[in-house]
Amino acid sequence: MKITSAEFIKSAFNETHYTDDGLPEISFLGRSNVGKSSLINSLLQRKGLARTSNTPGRTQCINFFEINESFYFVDLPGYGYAKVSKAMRKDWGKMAENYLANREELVLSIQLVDSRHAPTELDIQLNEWLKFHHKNFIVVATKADKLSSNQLNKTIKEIEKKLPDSKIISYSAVTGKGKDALWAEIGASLQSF
Ligand SMILES: Nc1nc2c(ncn2[C@@H]2O[C@H](COP(=O)(O)OP(=O)(O)O)[C@@H](O)[C@H]2O)c(=O)[nH]1
Ligand SMILES: [Mg+2]
Repeated sequence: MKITSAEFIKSAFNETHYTDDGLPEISFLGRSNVGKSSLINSLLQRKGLARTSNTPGRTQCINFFEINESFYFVDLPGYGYAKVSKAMRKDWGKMAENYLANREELVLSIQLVDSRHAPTELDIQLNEWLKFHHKNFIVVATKADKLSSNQLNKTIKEIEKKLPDSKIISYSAVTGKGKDALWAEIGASLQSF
């Protein structure tokens, strides 16, 4: 996909703040620090668009980015950050689940997991939730450059076991591995809208 424009539009703290022009949306989901901002920046070839940071768990809102004036990337807050309070974790659930469950413009959800670790309990729960609700989704295993190809094969098998019936793409924001494959999935979902 040729990116002609990519623009941060707004942060939403509840559904009254969502965009309302009816363009299709691709959402990004994963635990804090999994590489979500890096993935978005890498897909869009915009270094600082989605904020990359070493301080996980900060963004507790839904961020909308408009791409090519024709669709949105929707960055959902990272989950599973141990240091946030219980109340905040509940807020995450409410906000993200409400978006995922009800958003008619949503055509594809991208669930990020760290390729270096087995999926967490929260990763598994989210994956089961997406399947139970018949959502169109894909799993992206991030930071693939940190593993040898042997290690990567092994860890992908582990992810397949914990997140069954999921299409998995391994990705590196550093090398660009997986980028064409992921854009192909995004393009196909946008066409179905
Ligand atoms: N080597 C490597 N590091 C990555 C990759 N993606 C993210 N990171 C690093 O992982 C950390 C968290 O990334 P970030 O995008 O902020 O994660 P987020 O909290 O999910 O948005 C940062 O230090 C990134 O530089 C990747 O593909 N390869
Ligand atoms: Mg981030």
